[in-house]
Amino acid sequence: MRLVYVTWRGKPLYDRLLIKSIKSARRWLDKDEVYVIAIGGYRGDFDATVIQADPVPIHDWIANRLAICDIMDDEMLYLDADIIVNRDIRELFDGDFEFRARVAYDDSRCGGQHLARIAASLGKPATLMWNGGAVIFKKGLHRRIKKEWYDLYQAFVTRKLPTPLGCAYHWVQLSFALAVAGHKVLPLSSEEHYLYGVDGRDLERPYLIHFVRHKEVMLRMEL
Ligand SMILES: [Mn+2]
Repeated sequence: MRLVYVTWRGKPLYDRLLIKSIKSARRWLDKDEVYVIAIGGYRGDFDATVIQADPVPIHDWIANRLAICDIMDDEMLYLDADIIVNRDIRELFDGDFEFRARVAYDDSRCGGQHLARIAASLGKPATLMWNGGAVIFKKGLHRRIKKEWYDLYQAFVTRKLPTPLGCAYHWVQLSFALAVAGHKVLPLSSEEHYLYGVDGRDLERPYLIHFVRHKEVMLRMEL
């Protein structure tokens, strides 16, 4: 398996989070098991294997996340930089599935009924909205959905697919949810993908702790 991050321009806060997240993961993983996809020639100094990728032809920087589709390993975990690895993440790969992610808890406006309507209009099965901060792929699903994810993303950007007002930020996640619809999913529980400030303050048991709006807490954490 491979743990994969994406970075693009060396924003100081983002890099501090990324360095800390990598440090937390390296307690279980070797350097060659942790990849940082650096976009557009960016060279950060990370305790990981840095690989280069071109920017995704995009509208918003989050779309650089689509670069994970080119990872050649069949089993991989993508993580945002604002996540602490708290246990051996290899255990999250147990079981028969093609992808795992946590159900998004705040999906009512940009996901929910909106996503259901679009899925139906495309003749696709209904899908939940996923939290895109931690996503696990098995059986090479990330490579198999690449074209569809890109195409759906571009359809949102070019307004061929409708976006609710104020939800442009969610194009990557809307298109991702549609691209994985119908594949074999095993949702991550709150003990597997723990949202700090939403699920509480218990930092002992979770596999992954996603700090989202509490990044300063993550930076203060001792590892
Ligand atoms: Mn995040």
